[in-house]
Amino acid sequence: MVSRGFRGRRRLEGDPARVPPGQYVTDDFPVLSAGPTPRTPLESWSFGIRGAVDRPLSWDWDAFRALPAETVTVDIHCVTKWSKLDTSWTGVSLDVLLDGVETSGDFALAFSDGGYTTNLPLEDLLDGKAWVAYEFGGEALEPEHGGPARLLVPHLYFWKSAKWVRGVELRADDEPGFWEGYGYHNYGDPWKEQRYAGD
Ligand SMILES: Nc1nc2c(c(=O)[nH]1)N[C@H]1C(S)=C(S)[C@@H](COP(=O)(O)O)O[C@H]1N2
Ligand SMILES: [Mo]
Repeated sequence: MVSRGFRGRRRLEGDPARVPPGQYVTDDFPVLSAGPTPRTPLESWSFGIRGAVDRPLSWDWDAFRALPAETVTVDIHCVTKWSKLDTSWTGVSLDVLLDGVETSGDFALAFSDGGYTTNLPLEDLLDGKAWVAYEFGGEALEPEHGGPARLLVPHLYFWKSAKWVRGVELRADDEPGFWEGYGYHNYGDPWKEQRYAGD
């Protein structure tokens, strides 16, 4: 017999289809920042595509906010082992931002206010896998969580989701970002538990 309470109390912690190995589920939204929270006024904010491109692109805040946006519900996984399920974000797909860009590079380096960087293959930003998000749960993204806008790459560990992101540099060579340079895995697939270099 299945007791009445059983179906209502979902044991997501134990659902291997939702939770990558070594992770636990939390309802909290921890703040993990390697430095102080930058406060860039929207008047001086821009998002740019630069590097190995036919021509650099840049949007100021108003132009960025006029781009087509989407709202997505995704699970996020931090390398410190918390996962948060069904998080809702609104932002601009990298497919929109990179539409029509011609590049000779296969790699991307996201850069942020405050100097944070993170690297990933260009293809991991494409085909509906990455966004520059400016709302969380229907509200403006809080500065501590990366507002006004952050990268969102939910299929990789959350350190790849650069807070306060200001642009993406496309490159022929793969330049390690901030945490990747301190021994974290270069790619960071949570389903393969790629936490540290060598995993
Ligand atoms: N600019 C910047 N982005 C960052 C970080 C950071 O220190 N600086 N920390 C990363 C790490 S390790 C994680 S787990 C998430 C944390 O996001 P949160 O503070 O919104 O939970 O942001 C990532 N993006
Ligand atoms: Mo993290």
